[in-house]
Amino acid sequence: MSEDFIISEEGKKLEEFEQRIKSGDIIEPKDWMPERYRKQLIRMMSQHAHSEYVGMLPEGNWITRAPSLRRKMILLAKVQDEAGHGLYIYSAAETLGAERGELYQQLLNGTAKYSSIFNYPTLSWADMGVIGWFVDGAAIVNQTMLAKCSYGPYARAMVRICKEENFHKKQGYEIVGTLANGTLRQKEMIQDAVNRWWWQSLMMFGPPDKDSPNSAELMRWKVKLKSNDELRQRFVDLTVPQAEAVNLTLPDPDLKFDEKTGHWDYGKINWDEFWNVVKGNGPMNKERIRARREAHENGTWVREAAIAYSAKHKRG
Ligand code: BYC
Repeated sequence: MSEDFIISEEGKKLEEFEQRIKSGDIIEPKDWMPERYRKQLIRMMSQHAHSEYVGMLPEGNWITRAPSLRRKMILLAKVQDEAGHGLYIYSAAETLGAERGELYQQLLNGTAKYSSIFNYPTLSWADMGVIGWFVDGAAIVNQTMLAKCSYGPYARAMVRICKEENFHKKQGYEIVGTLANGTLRQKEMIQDAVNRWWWQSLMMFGPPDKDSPNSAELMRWKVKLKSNDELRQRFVDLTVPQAEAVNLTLPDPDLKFDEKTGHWDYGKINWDEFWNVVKGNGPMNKERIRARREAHENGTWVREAAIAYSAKHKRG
């Protein structure tokens, strides 16, 4: 077969693929897809799955110190849900031919990213409220769009995850409301948590569109349906009235409603801080990776036992 023939066959397949995307078709694992689409999805989905696993740590830190049995049960369930989310997304990434063990190694050896937000410490119980409200709230805004993305297994995983994230956000906002209506000390505690998490939550949506190298391609292939800045704006618009409802202030003197656009304008995000954290120099980066490595090593015997059990049953 001549090289020209192979190239024109590939070109035809690519054209058909782009046409399918344009007409709103959902791409399934066995369908033809460009290698670049597969690679981009594996990158994004594995980083998303890693974020869920690392994201268990900041809240896991407060399970033993929850202020009541009810709060402890809810927090335990939430952290367990995050493990489940990681599992769904790793499984969805496997449908693209990725190997879960390899993806996980990339997290452990620092070659894969995970969300910047989880590299900050959880200093008080109020952080549990604000993480649910802001971090899960931001995740819902981002993932509601991903639930309509062009890759079937990722989109379907997102539908279920978004339902659980809604519960997470509500439990967080309930903690926030309780503390905001509590004693003076409780009010100070929750305001302090809001001040520490606000800007970092805005950074979760990724760099500004003009500095986002992956966005154009991902939007053309309908993996991303809205840009980083569009989603960030939606989160701000949704959250400002929620803060007002519980009498908390967001730490941004430039927040102002623009009557013309119908959106809340916000101040400058410190992108130097963001990139510094993404590069591994945030307050908790080293501790997060250390904790994940330790958990992986401690789980060696479980993986070995599962492999031995499966081999025994294959032998019959
Ligand atoms: N942190 O070209 P861009 C949760 C990287 S967990 C770190 O805009 P893209 C939860 C980006 O990877 C939810 N890195 O990228 C869990 C890229 O580097 P590479 C987590 C970031 O992919 C437990 C570079 O910057 N959600 O909800 O077009 C408890 C340039 O960026 C970040 C997801 O993972 C960041 N924040 O857009 C509670 C959602 N932002 O890979 C809650 C799925 C960007 O080229 N992911 N970078 O080396 C996405 O939607 C997109 O990947 C992003 C970035 C919007 C995050």
